[in-house]
Amino acid sequence: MANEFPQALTIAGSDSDGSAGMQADLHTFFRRKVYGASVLTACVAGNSYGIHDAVNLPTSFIDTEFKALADDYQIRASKTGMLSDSELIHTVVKNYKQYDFGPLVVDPVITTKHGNVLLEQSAYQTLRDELIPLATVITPNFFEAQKLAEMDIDGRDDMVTAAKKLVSLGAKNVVVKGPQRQENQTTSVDYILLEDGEGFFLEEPYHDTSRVNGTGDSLSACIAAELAKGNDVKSAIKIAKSFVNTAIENEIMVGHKFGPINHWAPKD
Ligand code: PXL
Repeated sequence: MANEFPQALTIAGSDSDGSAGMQADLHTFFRRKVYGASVLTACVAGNSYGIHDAVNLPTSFIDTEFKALADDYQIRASKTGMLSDSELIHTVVKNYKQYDFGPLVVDPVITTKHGNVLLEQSAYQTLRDELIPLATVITPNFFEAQKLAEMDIDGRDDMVTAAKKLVSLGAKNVVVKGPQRQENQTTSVDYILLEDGEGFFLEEPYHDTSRVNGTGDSLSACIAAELAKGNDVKSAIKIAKSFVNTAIENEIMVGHKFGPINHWAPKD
């Protein structure tokens, strides 16, 4: 009975201001009532104005983090966040294949919303070839979807085409996020393509706010949390979209510029 309580794992970087990365993931796990374990890959020094510095953890230490968890915990679902470069991606892929850490949600973190690069250019191919084929769900933002699908996305038909391309790279289920901060935007639209071929758009009211740090991290973490509790992929994605939207709608004032979303706002 040692491991009865649902446990989820975030494999991600730390963000010193707590708004994104591993901190956003752990806030989300907590709010969705799953126990959160963490494999730290990198550390980012930053605040609501942007990123000042970043360092990667040694891969031997990352191996030990994985082993320590595998020896004791029963991880029921995992998610990846910032993986910085090819070496870190190789390390995470090797470890994930070695242990049974449940379905994997891949948030293909490439840049922040404000243009800070979190994945080296040379690592795109490794992300495509090695990590994406392991993804139970992949959750690229608008920019990442264009990059990974190698196409411009202009409108809903292109979102569908991009999702199909991501499936052809090996991801089982895909969430392609629509553009944000468009002129006169009233809704936030994502396209979902599921493993069984079902595709649909998910739409929520758009909230024009600069307090959206950690949105993508929290969406993918919420999907992982729901999978860890035994929910199916479709309901996990729907719960996550609504969770994040409520967290954006109810601003908290933290930091001067691009602040965090509000993990307290969504209902249990
Ligand atoms: O939200 C993307 C992200 C992921 N991981 C870390 C980050 C950020 C954005 O700042 O710092 C560690």
